[in-house]
Amino acid sequence: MTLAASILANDRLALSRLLTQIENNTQEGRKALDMLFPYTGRAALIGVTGAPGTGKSSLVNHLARYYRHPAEGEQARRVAIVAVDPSSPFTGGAILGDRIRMRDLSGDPGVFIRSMASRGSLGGLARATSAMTQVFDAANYEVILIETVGAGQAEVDIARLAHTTIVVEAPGMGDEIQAIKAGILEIADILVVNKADRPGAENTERALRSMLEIGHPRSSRHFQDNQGSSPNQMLPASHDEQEMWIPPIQRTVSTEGTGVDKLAALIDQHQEYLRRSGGWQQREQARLKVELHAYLEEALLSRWRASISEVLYQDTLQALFERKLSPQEAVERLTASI
Ligand SMILES: Nc1nc2c(ncn2[C@@H]2O[C@H](COP(=O)(O)OP(=O)(O)OP(=O)(O)O)[C@@H](O)[C@H]2O)c(=O)[nH]1
Ligand SMILES: [Mg+2]
Repeated sequence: MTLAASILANDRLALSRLLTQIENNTQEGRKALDMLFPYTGRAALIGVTGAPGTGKSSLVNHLARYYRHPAEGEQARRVAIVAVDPSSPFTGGAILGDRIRMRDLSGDPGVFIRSMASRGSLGGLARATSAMTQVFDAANYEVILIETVGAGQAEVDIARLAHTTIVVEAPGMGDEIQAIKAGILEIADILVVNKADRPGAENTERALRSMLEIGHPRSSRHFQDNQGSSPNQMLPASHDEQEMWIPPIQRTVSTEGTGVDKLAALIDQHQEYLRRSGGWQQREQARLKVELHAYLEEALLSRWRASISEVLYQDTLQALFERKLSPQEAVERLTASI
């Protein structure tokens, strides 16, 4: 049986093996991915991001547990967790910590947890993360939770992967200001104020809310109109995704799991909203297009590099350094033979 076929047959060992192949970007891994691709496009991808230590892993852990043991009348869902650590390899300790915290989920065949340390470029990380989610998707994991630390380009890239992006804040970390600076709020579909058991949670929530009102000027009306009503009703039936979904704010205590059921409900509402509005398909298509272009760039660049003489390349580079050619002119010269 091929690796891909084993994965479709729900073989966990094959799944681990393929994830390693993908991390190492091997030929065998790429081949298996190609074979699995037709089976993708079903999973709900949920990104969980935020500053270090805000409680993302604890929250992901509880969310996973919730999906496995949901409220009465709801079906359990298979869950995969990808913990991405784009920072230096020295933070390996944090990942180890995550493993320990998530131990109570292990042993459940409906849960698969994978930590991925940074390797090579950010682009490589985004590629590997995307590939891993495709494998989980094909392997019939219905919910894929992707945890990323920080507020950099990697988070934005990974948010682009997810259908729903949750930004986690915690009181007293001064994150609020940082969050705007990094533009992380712009990627949030749902905001979580975790560690709501700590003093200052109210302040954090208030700061986020006023930021949302700046970012979504139309939102203040919605906030007033919808006190107490279900978030579903606050979404008018328009087509423009940007106009409709105002990121809700949910408080949680992820050490205890408080608020996690409400968060899960908000995630479902966001995903229903995406499907209703066509946003789901839009996001899927945007993601596939970005991915296509990334591969295209890589392929064309290496093909071009192989086709051009090193002498011409070095010569042109020198001319650029000496400002005899502008970067654009250099490109013209280097691509003239294409
Ligand atoms: N008081 C309190 N502590 C919490 C809560 N959630 C998480 N913590 C604690 O905060 C610390 C960090 O939690 P993690 O879940 O590892 O946070 P993280 O955001 O995944 O951390 P990194 O992955 O290292 O960025 C741990 O000691 C948790 O026990 C909470 O709701 N209340
Ligand atoms: Mg973590």
